[in-house]
Amino acid sequence: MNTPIYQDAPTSNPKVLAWVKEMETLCKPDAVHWCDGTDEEYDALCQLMVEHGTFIKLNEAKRPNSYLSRSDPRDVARVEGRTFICSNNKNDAGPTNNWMPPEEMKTKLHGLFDGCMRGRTMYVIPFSMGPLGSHIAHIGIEITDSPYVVVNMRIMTRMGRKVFDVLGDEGHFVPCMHSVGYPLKSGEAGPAWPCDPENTYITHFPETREIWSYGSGYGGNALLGKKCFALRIASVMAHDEGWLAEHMLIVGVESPDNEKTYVAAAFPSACGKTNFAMLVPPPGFEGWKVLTVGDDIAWIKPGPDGRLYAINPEAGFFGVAPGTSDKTNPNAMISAAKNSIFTNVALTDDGDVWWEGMTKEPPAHLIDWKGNDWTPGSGAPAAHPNARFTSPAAQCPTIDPDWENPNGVPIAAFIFGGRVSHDMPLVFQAFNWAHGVYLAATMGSEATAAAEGQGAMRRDPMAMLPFCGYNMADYWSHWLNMGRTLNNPPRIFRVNWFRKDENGKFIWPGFGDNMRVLKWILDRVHGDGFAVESPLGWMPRHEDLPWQGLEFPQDQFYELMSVAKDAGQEEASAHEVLFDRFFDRLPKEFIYEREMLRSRFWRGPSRWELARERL
Ligand code: TSX
Ligand code: MN
Repeated sequence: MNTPIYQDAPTSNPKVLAWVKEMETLCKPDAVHWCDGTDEEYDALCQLMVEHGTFIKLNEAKRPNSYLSRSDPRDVARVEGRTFICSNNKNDAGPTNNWMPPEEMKTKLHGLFDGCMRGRTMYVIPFSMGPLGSHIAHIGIEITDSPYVVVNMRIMTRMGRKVFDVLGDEGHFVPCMHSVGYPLKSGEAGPAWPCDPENTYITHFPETREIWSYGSGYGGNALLGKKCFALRIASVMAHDEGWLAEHMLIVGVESPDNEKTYVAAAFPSACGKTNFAMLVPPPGFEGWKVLTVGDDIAWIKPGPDGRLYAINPEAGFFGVAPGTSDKTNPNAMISAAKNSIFTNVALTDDGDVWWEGMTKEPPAHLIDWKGNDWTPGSGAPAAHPNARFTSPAAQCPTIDPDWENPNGVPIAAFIFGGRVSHDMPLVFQAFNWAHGVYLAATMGSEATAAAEGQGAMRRDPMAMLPFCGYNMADYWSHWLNMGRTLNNPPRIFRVNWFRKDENGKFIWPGFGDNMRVLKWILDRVHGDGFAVESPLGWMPRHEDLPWQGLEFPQDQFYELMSVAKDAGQEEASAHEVLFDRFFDRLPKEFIYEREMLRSRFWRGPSRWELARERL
């Protein structure tokens, strides 16, 4: 009888044991810790980090069981320039991803990981993306030398012993290798936030379904279940297996007569995705409920009835803190009221957290995200703009009763939105599935950064540009093909909350008032909402949206919905520029859709304008 490789391993899965041993031999940690996912383990790791200076325990009366962490100022966000898709063939990564041959990247990684955990503990984190045992869920195992990663993964995923029970001896898992890249000399304690920004690599091997991440301890670079697995690797699995892994929130809308409709929505960054996922219906919508299934990622599979069913693969929110308040998102504030981890926010004098936008008036004194004294006159923000809260989804007051249903929730509509100040209507509906896929592929936001030039559109197809693990053109073909396999594919909509008037003021009140747009979308899905055909798609008239509780005049609404003909033509030309990069892999449908769009912006009056004149 062989002695087991690990006496204390909570699994006998031979692939897991062999892989962990191989990684231990490579990384040379002082100890190996198999995570069990218990409260005791969580508390002990938090205590360890408090002692090391990585965590500050917050005031128990104000923010129970919660901690503040401050990262190295060089390690504050995802690093797209250092994110690689290492497919065998460069064309399979496509023109929008960084690529390196897998062998070359593996050689580089083996050099970096060799001895990288000296003086540290190597943690083995078994986790499930999606409810344990769900046929839509998948298992990953992250190896990391960061206790910060362990406790965040405990909130963001279903983590611990029970995952090994589901995995068994034969089950498949995605190996996720992570190190902060800061080995310790003997006796050295090391910095509170170890990292290696000069050598950071976030790498994906789509053919072998592996992830290797080195040098960063932050968010999407280090919590490998999220962007790396649930989007980049899962998008490849989804393509091969006939499902969708999307950068989408999921909400259920319940009408006063208890009719429940689920929609999934994709927005690029800085469009308030988490706010939309937790939308509070405005006065006048008594009896309506918006319930949250997820705020960031959706895994969507066709069911036996030919409809699409979605799960949220995550178990927590990793939300942007600045801008979140009792006004903009009370449900997120309650979600983060306890049992939460805050990263790069400011610390108040009474041991609580604060960030820009949380209250109208800033506190008179704070410790900022860099650990320095801060006053309202300091000039720099107190919280980093990408500061985060990590909070259990179960704490959200609007969490949907079916959010952990292993079979998912049926999706009736897809919503795609960007941040555009002109010539992009509040809402319109695609003519059909292929047109909807085209609308999703061409969405984008106006660049706010001065370097990008004012008004330039940054295209972000399906909000997946940084997250698609393969050639984006093949991804579009996959979307087109998915529609062909469904009985009654979800209806597709485009929205834009960010239109501005000639004085640069937002025309649409947004936030809870987006419920009015959502209501029209539901009416269309159920076959009883009215719409007029326009060059862009099916559009509501003023009288087709519910206006109770809001004074929003007709002329202002049409200002919000108008598209100038030259702007429409320019938009079609910009699509051509976007598509040219994909050469022969571009789906032919997109060329036809673009030419049809062009032809609809003809010089004469459109059906939409004629309808308006008749008002
Ligand atoms: O999240 C937002 N949503 C979606 C809400 C469900 N934001 C915040 C975006 C930054 C992350 C919005 N900002 C939205 C919106 O619909 N709309 C706007 C623009 C806007 C900002 C402020 C006001 C109105 C519109 N009004 C006042 O400040 C009073
Ligand atoms: Mn996201």
